[in-house]
Amino acid sequence: MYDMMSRRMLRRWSPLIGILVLCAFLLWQSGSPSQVQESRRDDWIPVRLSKDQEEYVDRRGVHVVVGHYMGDTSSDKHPPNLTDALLNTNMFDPKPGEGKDGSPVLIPPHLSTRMQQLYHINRFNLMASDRIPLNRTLPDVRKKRCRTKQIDITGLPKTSVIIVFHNEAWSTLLRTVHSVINRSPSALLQEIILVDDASTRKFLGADLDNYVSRLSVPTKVLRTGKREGLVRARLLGARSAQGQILTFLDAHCECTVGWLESLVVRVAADRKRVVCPVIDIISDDTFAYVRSFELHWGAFNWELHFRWYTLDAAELKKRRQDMTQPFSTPAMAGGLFAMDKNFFFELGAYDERMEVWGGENLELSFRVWQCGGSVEIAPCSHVGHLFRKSSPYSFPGGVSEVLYGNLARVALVWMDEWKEFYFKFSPEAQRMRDRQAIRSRLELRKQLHCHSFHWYLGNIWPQHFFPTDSRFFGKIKHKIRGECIEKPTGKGSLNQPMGPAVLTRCQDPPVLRQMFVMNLVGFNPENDKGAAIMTDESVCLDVPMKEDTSRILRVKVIACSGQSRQSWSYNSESGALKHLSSGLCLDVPEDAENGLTLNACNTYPSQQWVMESVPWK
Ligand code: LR7
Ligand code: MN
Repeated sequence: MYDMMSRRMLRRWSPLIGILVLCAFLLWQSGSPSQVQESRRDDWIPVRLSKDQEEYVDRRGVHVVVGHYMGDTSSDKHPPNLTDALLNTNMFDPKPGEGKDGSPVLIPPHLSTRMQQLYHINRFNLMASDRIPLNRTLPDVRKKRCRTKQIDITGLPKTSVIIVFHNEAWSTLLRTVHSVINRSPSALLQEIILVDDASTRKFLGADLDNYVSRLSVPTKVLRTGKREGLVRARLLGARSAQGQILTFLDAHCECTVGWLESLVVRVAADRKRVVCPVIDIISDDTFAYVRSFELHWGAFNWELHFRWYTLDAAELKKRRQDMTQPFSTPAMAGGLFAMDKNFFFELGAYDERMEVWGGENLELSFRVWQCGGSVEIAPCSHVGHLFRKSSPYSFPGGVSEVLYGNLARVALVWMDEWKEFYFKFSPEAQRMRDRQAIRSRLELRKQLHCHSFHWYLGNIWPQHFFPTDSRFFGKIKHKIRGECIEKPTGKGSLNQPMGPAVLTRCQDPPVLRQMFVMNLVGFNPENDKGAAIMTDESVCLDVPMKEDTSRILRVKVIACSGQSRQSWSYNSESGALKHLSSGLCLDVPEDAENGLTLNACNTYPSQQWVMESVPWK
């Protein structure tokens, strides 16, 4: 964290370096927007380092700290002195034109020490945020077709916008509110409901009440009284909402022109649709507004962490007819969506036993899909969200207990036999499993006559990479060496693993990074189509072909694409794993550490593999 901060500071010593770094940052972000989420909490492995704080080292080695100096700040020496007086001061100090049109804020070098200190309060550049006016302008980031397509809003129902927060900064919270007011047709806005989830900052009390009482759109502040977590805070807001549609936003968003119309029109046409905007990026460092790729949809990995994936070539081609059409998504990110209010409550609202943060996005996604609704992304609706690298607030009850407790509930209620798969490989969740009271949620599922998780995977997410009864699931072991193929730790775009397929010592008990999935049709060497060999995060064994075939063909792990060069067949008698488009066989070269290769098929032991099943339920 400190390292990162000092690098951040360095940029500002020279404005030129700053601008260069910024350009690189923007390029990087626009090329691969979701990389920003790379170090988000959903990747963390919890490690409790001391009794009053919890730190995480994520899979990529990024060090993140949660709930760090809430409470007794004086005993906390690590971050710069954040006194109560400082935490409770509203430092909002707008400079006209700062952050205009979504441009980045560059802090003058002489303020960088202070900026660094303030960064710790909310885990974003508070000083930058506090310099940007609440009504800053943003570019219209929509596709041209979206801009010209007029949505007739006459007769459309009104929506209540619900924003829950815990110790949010004044400037980010109110910029969210003003962006809603400034860029939504007032005919569609019933009200704005702010739900204060037991914030301790002084300025979020009476000052906030007074401020919102003067806004042009009816805005109220509800207070939970004690810390409830985002689920119960949203429920409080939803229960008091007057609008026919509920629209949820995080407390650090900025809406762009046209965002609301595109959501409301879809919900109005079908009350069982849950509609999400495209989530753009507000930089935690500069507050630049960065447009993100429109055609990402959401799902999750084997550990139930939310993930973005891309529409495949066939789907893209279909969409070329009309890029403005919403597309369905197996899961939503969770914070930003519109939904019919009655449908929300008919469907069981939220699981009230979910605490603080996490899991509710998958729970709602599964429930909506499995119980007769749909979840989609409207590409003409763009809302910016401030992505942070770590969480600024405490997790009462313990981070691990909260997160894995919530995820255990999701699995227990909605995932049928796949819950066993989840618990088998997630000891943290397994530990929370028996503590969950879920009877009323299971009853709800029964009452609503919801589909099975098998149905969900097959129909809503046919590209999924989970094990099924018609799939092999287990290790791919080299017969002679006794080693197993392992997923690389390197990352490609969208944060998916990418790199050469290598052999490592087989782990027992089995570990997810050595587990592969393959449709059993691939076990029939006569089948001329074969099957993909997939693993977690939607990556597959692939062989990028070279023009010059005299060169060595390395086997790589790359995002599954459905292309024929990812098709393999396995012959259980000979042990050969044949790559269908080349007709070559999987082999171990002398320099095996650089990855497996393809070679002309032969009967040598180096081409003999054992597909060793591992029970998953
Ligand atoms: O105890 C709490 N009480 C709260 O009121 C904890 C949080 N909150 C508030 C908080 O102030 C914020 O306004 O709840 C909101 C969401 O919390 P964040 O901003 O810390 O969450 P996030 O943006 O890191 O996480 C995403 O996943 C969460 C899982 O529980 C929620 O669904 C968030 O709404 C969700 N955010 C988004 O979907 C924005 C896009 C992110 C992506 C991808
Ligand atoms: Mn958020």
